[in-house]
Amino acid sequence: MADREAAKQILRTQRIELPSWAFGNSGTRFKVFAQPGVPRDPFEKIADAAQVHAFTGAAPSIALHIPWDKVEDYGKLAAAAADAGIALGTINANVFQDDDYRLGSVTNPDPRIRRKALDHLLECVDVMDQTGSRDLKLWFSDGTNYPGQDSIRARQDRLAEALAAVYERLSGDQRLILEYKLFEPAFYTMDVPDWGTSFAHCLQLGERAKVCVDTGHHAPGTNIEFIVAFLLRAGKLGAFDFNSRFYADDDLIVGAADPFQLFRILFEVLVGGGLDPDAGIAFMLDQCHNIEPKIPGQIRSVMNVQEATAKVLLVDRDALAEAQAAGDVLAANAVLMDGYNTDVRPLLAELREELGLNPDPMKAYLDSGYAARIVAERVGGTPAGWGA
Ligand code: LRH
Ligand code: MN
Repeated sequence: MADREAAKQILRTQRIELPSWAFGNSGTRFKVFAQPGVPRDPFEKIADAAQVHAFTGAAPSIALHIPWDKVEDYGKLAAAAADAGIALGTINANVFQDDDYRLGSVTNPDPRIRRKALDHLLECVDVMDQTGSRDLKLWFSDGTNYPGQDSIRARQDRLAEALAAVYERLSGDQRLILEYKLFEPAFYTMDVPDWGTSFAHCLQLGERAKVCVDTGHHAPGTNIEFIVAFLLRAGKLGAFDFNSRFYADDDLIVGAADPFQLFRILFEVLVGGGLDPDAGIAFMLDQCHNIEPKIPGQIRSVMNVQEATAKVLLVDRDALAEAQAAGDVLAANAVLMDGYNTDVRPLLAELREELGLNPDPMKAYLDSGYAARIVAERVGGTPAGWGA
């Protein structure tokens, strides 16, 4: 039988990184619904992220997106985060919102535009030097919309050249995390469309280059946990962008659309040694709370990851190994489903009390009055958003 205390021990080490952009206004091409009390600058985003950590105890860092979170003094921003009890995490580059990047950024046929995009990526490493961040996450919107529009091979050559230049610039424990996405905003080819393409580029680059699995970036029906198991075995899984989706890159709350998929993914993380704090896997959320309140949305997301993690930790691994070795298909599946069907909420409430936290983070936040306070205080200025 799985050991509850052992499970709690690992749950105490769980660290989920929050995306700064989840606290700003977001939406679709149809509408971005503005919400009252939304942050107007990275300092207010940090204050909101700190609320999520204060009530969950499991979200001690915030990922930044440049230029959305550009500031004069990143040292001052890091100090503000520390004062709020969190740290600055992954730095996300942005070469997907400039007219020059219509035909691509680092893969653009025009060398002047490729240089401009590379300069931004290198600027992001400068930011990492100031924030002390370990990871630079690169997602490229680069791709084509029509067959023949550009040479698929030449674009890969250009991409590899830019990645090598960025890799060369990394120092200390810095890493390059390459995120893939099947489609959108390009609809014929994306230059990093799948895990294999990211994996191949990361192998070519070296030890510091790892793959980012965004759970919303696959074709419907993709067995994401297979990809996770494979990348962990190869030592090339660097990070997750957790969210959930019913159809495309919906960026909904992780576990909301398919909690069983999240369970299956985290089970492969567990058996692949990815829950070990020194495994170096960054567990990030990458979501947009288009219609729901932002801070409660992030609290719910952290709780969903904690619940899925607790369930996989309660799987009777010995019984599973025995059934697998015996080729007892139904018994093996039943052992895993027992874990999934375990109500872990009492265990997590107990853990939170042991950590001096309110057993119900959501109720504690809603009762804190913080939501009403930021609506009253944050009047004027420009609410943060994607600035698209
Ligand atoms: C692209 C993506 C990427 C981020 C952006 C906010 O779809 O997942 O991780 O840069 O969302
Ligand atoms: Mn992402």
